[in-house]
Amino acid sequence: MSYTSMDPIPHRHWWRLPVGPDEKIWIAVAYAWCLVMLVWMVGWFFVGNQNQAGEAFKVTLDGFSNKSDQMIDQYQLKDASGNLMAEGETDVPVVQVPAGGNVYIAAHQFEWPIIPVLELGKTYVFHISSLDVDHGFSLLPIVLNLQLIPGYDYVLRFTPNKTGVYRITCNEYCGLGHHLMAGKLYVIDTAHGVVLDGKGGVKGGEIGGAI
Ligand SMILES: [Cu+2]
Repeated sequence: MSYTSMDPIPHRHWWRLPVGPDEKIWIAVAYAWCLVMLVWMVGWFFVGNQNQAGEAFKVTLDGFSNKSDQMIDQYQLKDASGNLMAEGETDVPVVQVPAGGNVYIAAHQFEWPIIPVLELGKTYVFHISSLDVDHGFSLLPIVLNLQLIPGYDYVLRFTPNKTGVYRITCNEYCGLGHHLMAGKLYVIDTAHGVVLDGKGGVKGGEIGGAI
């Protein structure tokens, strides 16, 4: 006989009754499955293709912030009339580091501090960290997710294989302005005429990464 939560309690000390055979089988299956999953946690490290190839290093907030500022000073792009390129209400700098260079992303409440410009097929070394609370770095439409913890520099080699506009969002709730943490990243291909259009997009040639 089975009971529902609507029935009166069948036995005052029901929780003391011996465990029935069905329940024993269920506990045994659940326990066995826990063990299988536990072993697979290690297994996925070797078999799975989802592991980040990056490393993390301890850094100071000031040190990381300085590196980011230096990069912006050195590599912020200029438009045709010689003005520094920036986008949005808060003038987020558009920054193009030379291929093979270090791209610093110092996330903070509630903004991604730069809009990186990358050349198709070139490798860049990303350094991603937070200057205040935990944030999440999510690069779309490719599904790349990192948890950012202040004081750690996540180093990631990144070689874009499609031109276009990629979105960067914060996927770790970081406070009241969390929803404002929407940034972007441009991938251009100068040799084939895929360049910034100056209106928040990329133009020319085949554009594959846009969403
Ligand atoms: Cu957030």
